[in-house]
Amino acid sequence: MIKITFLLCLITFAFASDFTSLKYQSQKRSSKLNQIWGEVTKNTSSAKFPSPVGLLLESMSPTLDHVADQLPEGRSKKVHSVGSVAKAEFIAEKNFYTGFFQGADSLIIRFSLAKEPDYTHKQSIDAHDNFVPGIALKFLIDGQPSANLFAMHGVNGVYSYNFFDLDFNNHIPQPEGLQLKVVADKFSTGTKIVQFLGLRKFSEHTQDGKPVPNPNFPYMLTFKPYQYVKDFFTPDYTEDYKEILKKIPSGTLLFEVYATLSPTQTCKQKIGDIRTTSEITPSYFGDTELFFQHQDFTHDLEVHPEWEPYTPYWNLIGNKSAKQKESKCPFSNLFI
Ligand SMILES: *[C@@H]1O[C@H](CO)[C@@H](O)[C@H](O)[C@H]1NC(C)=O
Ligand SMILES: CC(=O)N[C@H]1CO[C@H](CO)[C@@H](O)[C@@H]1O
Repeated sequence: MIKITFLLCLITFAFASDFTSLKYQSQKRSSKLNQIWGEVTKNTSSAKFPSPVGLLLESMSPTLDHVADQLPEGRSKKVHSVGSVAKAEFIAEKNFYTGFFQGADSLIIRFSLAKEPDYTHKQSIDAHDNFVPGIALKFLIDGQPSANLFAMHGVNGVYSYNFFDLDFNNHIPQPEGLQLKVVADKFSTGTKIVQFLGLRKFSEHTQDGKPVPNPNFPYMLTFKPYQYVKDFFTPDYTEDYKEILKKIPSGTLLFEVYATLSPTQTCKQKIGDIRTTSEITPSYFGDTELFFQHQDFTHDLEVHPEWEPYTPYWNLIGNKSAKQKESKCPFSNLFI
């Protein structure tokens, strides 16, 4: 009897900070958020950038198939390896999408660069193909695995060291530059759609875990940084972006969120705002353990096969050219 109790204790202990198990997934979002945040803030120093060569040596499929908030055992982040993490909420405005899109109070956002930046050249122009910002967002759901997304401007970044210079989209243009093409090539061994990330999973449950009978999700999301958030930065390099992010207080409205309905109705409708509910901190756990699953756009195409002709497929010599999106806007209060 004592032995069994001991064994049970051991098992419970083994699951105590495991962000993969069913026991973890079945908890309330607030509890999962607190556990993740506890790990995030345990060690607020950053990990080191790994050698990008490592990416080529490992299988891509766990990035797509691993359903958890923690990296699979023995894996590390080969791109977006170093970053800062915050808790946040999505404050919805009136819209007809479901699940997350109607509001979410338990989000984790991570701010990172796709690759190690070279800060020896400090002028804004030197940021191109060097300083490549991206965000990842995790939507925690009661009793269900989280939904995750990544958004960037383009994988080659911008002509500015301002992390918030340009909008972030979960669809990205074709990567340029050999190094990033190699990443896309590698990625394409997991999915042929490397430029788009799916949103379907965001629509299927409300944050309190209720399944949505008729899920409705947009084609694309755009995160538009507020001007006063941009103003924390300058176009030229002054200090590492993670130091600047530390100055943004908890409770700051960071982004306006816009939805694009479809590839043939590409005007953007504002559907809400993202506001931080904590400081934005570097994190060793964030760099080494926190996992954001890539949601395969193929699942979105199952619901919307009419989007397929507009979808770029990556292959080793480039991309299969996709149909150009059409920029029709039915209402003048929306922008393209
Ligand atoms: C925090 O992480 C760094 C690695 O970035 C490591 O060198 C340091 O020992 C860690 N500190 C603690 C208290 O674990
Ligand atoms: C290398 C390559 O084939 N690039 C093409 C990818 O698709 C776009 C249009 O979707 C073309 O403009 C590129 O030339």
